[in-house]
Amino acid sequence: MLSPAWSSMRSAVRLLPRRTRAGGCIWCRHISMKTGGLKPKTVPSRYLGQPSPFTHPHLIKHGEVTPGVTQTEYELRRQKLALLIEAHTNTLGPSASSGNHVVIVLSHPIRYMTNDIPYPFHQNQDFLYLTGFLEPDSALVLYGRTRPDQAILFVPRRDPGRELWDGPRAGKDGAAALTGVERVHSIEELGLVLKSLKGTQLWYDTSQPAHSRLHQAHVFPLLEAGPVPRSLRPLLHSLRAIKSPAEVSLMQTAGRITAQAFRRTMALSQGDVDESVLFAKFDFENRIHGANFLAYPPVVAGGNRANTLHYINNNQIIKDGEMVLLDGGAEYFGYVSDITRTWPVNGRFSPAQAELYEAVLEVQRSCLSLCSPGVSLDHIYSTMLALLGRQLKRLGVLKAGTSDADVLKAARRYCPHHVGHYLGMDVHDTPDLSRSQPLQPGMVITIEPGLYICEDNDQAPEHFRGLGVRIEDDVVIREKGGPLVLSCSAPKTITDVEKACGMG
Ligand SMILES: [Mn+2]
Repeated sequence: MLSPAWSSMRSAVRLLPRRTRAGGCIWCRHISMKTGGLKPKTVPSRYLGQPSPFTHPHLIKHGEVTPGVTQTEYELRRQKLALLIEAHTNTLGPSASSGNHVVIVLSHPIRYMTNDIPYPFHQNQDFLYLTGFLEPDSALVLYGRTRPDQAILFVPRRDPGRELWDGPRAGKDGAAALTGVERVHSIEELGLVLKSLKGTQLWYDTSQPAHSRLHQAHVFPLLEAGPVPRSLRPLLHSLRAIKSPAEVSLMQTAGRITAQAFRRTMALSQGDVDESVLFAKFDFENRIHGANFLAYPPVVAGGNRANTLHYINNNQIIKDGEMVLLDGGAEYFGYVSDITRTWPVNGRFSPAQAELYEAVLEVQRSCLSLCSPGVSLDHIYSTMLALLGRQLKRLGVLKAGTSDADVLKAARRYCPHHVGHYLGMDVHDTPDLSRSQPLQPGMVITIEPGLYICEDNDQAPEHFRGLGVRIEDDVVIREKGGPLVLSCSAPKTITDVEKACGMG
């Protein structure tokens, strides 16, 4: 999916220094944490509100809260956040560091499509990142004197009447055993417990609360009476930005599933095909190979519609001889892919299509080779603009004598979006993190240059009009060995794309 170039201009945080004042590296695995004392309780054998090792042994192993992510990893995330808060507070001076820290993270509520018909539930990723708990109407509170390293989880009460309709709930015992958080309360007690903690420093995001009812009932009274809360999101997102090996592995699976879906969808294409057919095929192939659902409404744009950047109507006939641009991704147990390919539906690139495609591919390859620690997304973006400008000249879209400044201006016009964005639990992951920030090992980004030439553009050579090409891969930044491309099995060269189209 695309992200506008201008959002990089907004004020955004930078990652905090890697060393805390208390000493020790906050990312380091060897730091002494309370995870050693974690005594896993036995998970009840009954159905909970989410897969458990008992009810879904094909998905989830003992010791895991969600597939692939253990209780220890969730505990480590909470501890890292506590240390980050402590380090951040220390930089603000002694008055800020005295007193009780209280962190509040709310789950999402159930959202409704119409009166009492719910949408499929999607958890608040910040809450999910810290707990692994997948039920609505829940909350996490972290508290402590110098750092908030004690956790309390609030969950919906067992309620046979509601569970008859909505399905089983974990309840307090189920939630404790599954997540490893020892102290669990019913959600009704949230306000009362918060009051009793006497927090002098609140960490809570007041703008757009994740759950407006819980916010109003339990958090708002606290805000009225107490000090101004500090925003949690920048710190939490700086943690979320660096993926652990378990997270990379989940994203690798998401990438592999989606790449496979691209191959199968290419094989189905033919002249005069409905966008909705390719959409359905792509959706089906993702799900049948293990994706929970698509990560976002995909763009399936035939012909000139590829020039509408967020086209999601997907209901027009793609004519023989036209290309389709498909931008889609899957969500796999909380982690997503985001891949774009453009191909001719009849399986053969025309000379003009091939020329434009090769131009974008060359730029995409150069941008991929820049994906290493220390380089920023904004730096790759400015390189992309320069390279696209050069291609536009070579293609004859721009005159040979065009000045450098005008070439850059034109590149921005022919590619109005940024080169990429952070990727993880969200498609546009950790948006609070600046794109001018140097990339670090463990970060995952997209690289997605494109060229879009509208059919009514009378400046461009006629044979390019109505063509739009974007090529997008998902990339893990690594210390050594170059970038790891998660979407590498989606056909990309002209030869591979034409071969995949001929497999139907
Ligand atoms: Mn994208």
